[in-house]
Amino acid sequence: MNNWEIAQIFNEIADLLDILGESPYKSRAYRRAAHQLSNTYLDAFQLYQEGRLKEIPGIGDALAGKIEELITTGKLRYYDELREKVPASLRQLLLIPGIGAKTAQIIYQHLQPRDLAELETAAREKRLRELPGIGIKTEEAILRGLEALASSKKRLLLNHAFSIAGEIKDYLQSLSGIKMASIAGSLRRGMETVGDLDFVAVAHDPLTAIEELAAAPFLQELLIAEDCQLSLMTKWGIRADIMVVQPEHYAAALQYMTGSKDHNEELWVLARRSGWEISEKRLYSSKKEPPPSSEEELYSRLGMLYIPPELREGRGEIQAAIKGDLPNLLEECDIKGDLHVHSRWSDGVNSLEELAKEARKRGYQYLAVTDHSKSLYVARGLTEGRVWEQREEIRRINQRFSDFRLLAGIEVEIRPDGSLDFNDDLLAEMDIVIASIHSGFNQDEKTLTERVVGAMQNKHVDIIGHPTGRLLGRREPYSIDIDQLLKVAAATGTALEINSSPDRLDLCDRYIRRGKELGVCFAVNTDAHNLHFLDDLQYGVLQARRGWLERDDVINTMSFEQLSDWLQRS
Ligand code: DGT
Ligand code: CA
Ligand code: CA
Ligand code: ZN
Repeated sequence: MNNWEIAQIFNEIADLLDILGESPYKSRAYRRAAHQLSNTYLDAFQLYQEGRLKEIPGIGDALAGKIEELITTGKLRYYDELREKVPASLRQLLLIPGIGAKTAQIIYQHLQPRDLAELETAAREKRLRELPGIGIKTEEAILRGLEALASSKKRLLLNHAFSIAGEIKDYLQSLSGIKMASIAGSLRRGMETVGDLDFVAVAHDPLTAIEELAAAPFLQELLIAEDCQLSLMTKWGIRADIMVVQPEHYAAALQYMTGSKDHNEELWVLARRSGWEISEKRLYSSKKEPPPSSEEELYSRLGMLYIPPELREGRGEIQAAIKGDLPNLLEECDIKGDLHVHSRWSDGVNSLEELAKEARKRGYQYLAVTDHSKSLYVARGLTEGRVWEQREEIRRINQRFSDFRLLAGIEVEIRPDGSLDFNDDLLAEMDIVIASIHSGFNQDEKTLTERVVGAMQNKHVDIIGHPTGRLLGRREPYSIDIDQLLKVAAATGTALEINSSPDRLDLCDRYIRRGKELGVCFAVNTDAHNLHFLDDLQYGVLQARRGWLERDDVINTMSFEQLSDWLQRS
């Protein structure tokens, strides 16, 4: 049970308490605890083991007891009791984003919809607006909420997917019948979100292993169990497909399950031409040879270089592999420092000193502190005066290191009218300038594009932060002319950010690839507001690889000296 799962249960408890008309203080306490749990880097399980659960703000004796019960038994009696008191179809209504307990209750009383589909029909037929206390606005909000629910249910963010998949993989490997297990599917390819989780497990006796698997603690429902294929719904609400094979078929099965579908189909055409047979189980074999013992061998037998999973999208990688000119992809260890991090000076949680120490511990040569600028009030953006004060502290910290440098940066607002939050004199004094949009998302394409283009034409601006502003599953990219953005970035030598935060991953892989063709340079940054999120870099590197980037396409692979020269380019 991880923080995220506990938080989900606490949020649901809060909703149930509201439905049952219990004191609002009670539900508020659960919501606050859920918020803390999903936003802290402290791991509830570890805290529990160390007897320190109450160090999480908002967690007192009672809630600590509930967390303990969840962690130790996987269940919570209190939660089950509440659920029994509220009908299932009413509980479903609470899943819709933007629907509170009160609205849910009104709908339930008057319509008693059996499921969400029935509710959607009622909303489309404009019957909800007739109910007391529900107007046209709420009806529209419900339709939007249903849509958001459908799309958020569909795909999981990478950080959650990796954490759940890791747990499933560990479990598979703990079974006596299974020798080893690997993650496959879109997760192995590092796609920005995943629809379900795929695994290949090796067993000498696949059928027995599948029987053993039927007792998995995370199994909610067995969907398919035939031959060597197992498909199950997990308690996390995401499906897991597990292919169990004998050792000699492992490489071919892994290749098949990794996909993508487009990549596989292209490959099969080639395979058939060179005399390979592909059985129903999609295993490569020929009459003369045994199955390939590794993916490397599989690709090599088909006459091409090994193709890294991130490239397997049917976007020209097979032709490139045959010609022998696949890119030499960027690796996490190529990154020499992070160029977008927030400190306590604006809306981050760490001091400059903590950030510097952590970055140095990771082996970085530099770290750019880029707090928000003044007009972003919600994030406590810095005024000019505070910028100078912060610089002074950065200077003092830097005196202590000979092998590491904090860069004095700023994430300056591109205001709705296209101007920047600070004048050129101040920007000229900064070591590094990121320009970003955090407001006026609803402007038309021309205005938005001009705002960003204008910022890139300012010679002090080094990087455009999260260039399309999307939040995966929550907010569409703002309307911006991507091709123009990429062309101006190339012409002005402005780097575009690959923001590694798993809910952004902005730019996305397709735009990265197009940018590389146009000669754009990139910065893979975390935008961490907490030093633990410097780990998010791994997701940004995956997207960079999916965009075919090599080390030289990325500015923060440079040494400190090279980067300093780059920053002083005119
Ligand atoms: P997802 O789950 O939507 O994030 O994306 P994938 O790529 O993980 O897709 P999934 O889980 O449906 O299938 C896993 C892999 O299995 C897929 O990448 C390639 C292979 N595969 C599945 N169905 C087919 C198919 O109909 N044809 C071919 N060629 N390969 C398939
Ligand atoms: Ca999948
Ligand atoms: Ca699947
Ligand atoms: Zn930022």
